[in-house]
Amino acid sequence: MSDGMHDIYFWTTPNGYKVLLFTEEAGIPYTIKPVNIGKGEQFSPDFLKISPNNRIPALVDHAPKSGKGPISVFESGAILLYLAEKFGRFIPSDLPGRVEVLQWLFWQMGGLGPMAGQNHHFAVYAPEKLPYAIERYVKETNRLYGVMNKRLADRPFLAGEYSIADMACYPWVVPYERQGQKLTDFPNLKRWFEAIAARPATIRAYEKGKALNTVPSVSDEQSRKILFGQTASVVR
Ligand SMILES: N[C@@H](CCC(=O)N[C@@H](CS)C(=O)NCC(=O)O)C(=O)O
Repeated sequence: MSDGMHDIYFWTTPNGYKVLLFTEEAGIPYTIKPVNIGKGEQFSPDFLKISPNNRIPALVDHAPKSGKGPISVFESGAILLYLAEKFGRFIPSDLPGRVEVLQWLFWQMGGLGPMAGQNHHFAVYAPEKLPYAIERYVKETNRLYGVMNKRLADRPFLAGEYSIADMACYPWVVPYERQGQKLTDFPNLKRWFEAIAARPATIRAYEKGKALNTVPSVSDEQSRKILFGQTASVVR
């Protein structure tokens, strides 16, 4: 759907897909604003005003509940929480239920995402293959998969019902092979992964991404230079 109410600054990466999982699942109107991070579009002054960390995703809500707007939000966890609260979906309204979701949402933001990201970096992108670094992040990813697998032993989703915590984690499990992991080692996680992959909203979200771009963000020397080795100069 596209009516200019919610602009989603997006690229086809795990952090980008988190937001499309929500918008597709909730059926809310949104417009994708592509930000090709392999080409350096994340450094444009207009984008930095919305996302000072020069990262996708970001959201601009032209119709906030307050009636005053627009509101812009960066960081995928903040965006998921903002949308969940605005629409009253995918997070319970009672405090114990909310805390269940929030702890797994923050676990993804501080653990699974950054660690799997370092795993990709050292195992796939680094020009030098450093065994110590690769082993550290492959093992840490393995531990984090184990944490999810144990949590999912007695509930269908991380916080019980399907929630923004699952939307945050799922796109980071999609590249499990590249992270040196086997889902067959984690039967509960595998069941969770397959259940989310089969949701019509998930299928639509990934189809929309593929329609926009199928080239990996790190695809050539130019994109490597843009994405790796950034210093404070990129946000000046
Ligand atoms: N903690 C951020 C991470 C966002 C992030 O790392 N985005 C990457 C794509 S997955 C990006 O925009 N990279 C652009 C760059 O490195 O310049 C979030 O959860 O939103």
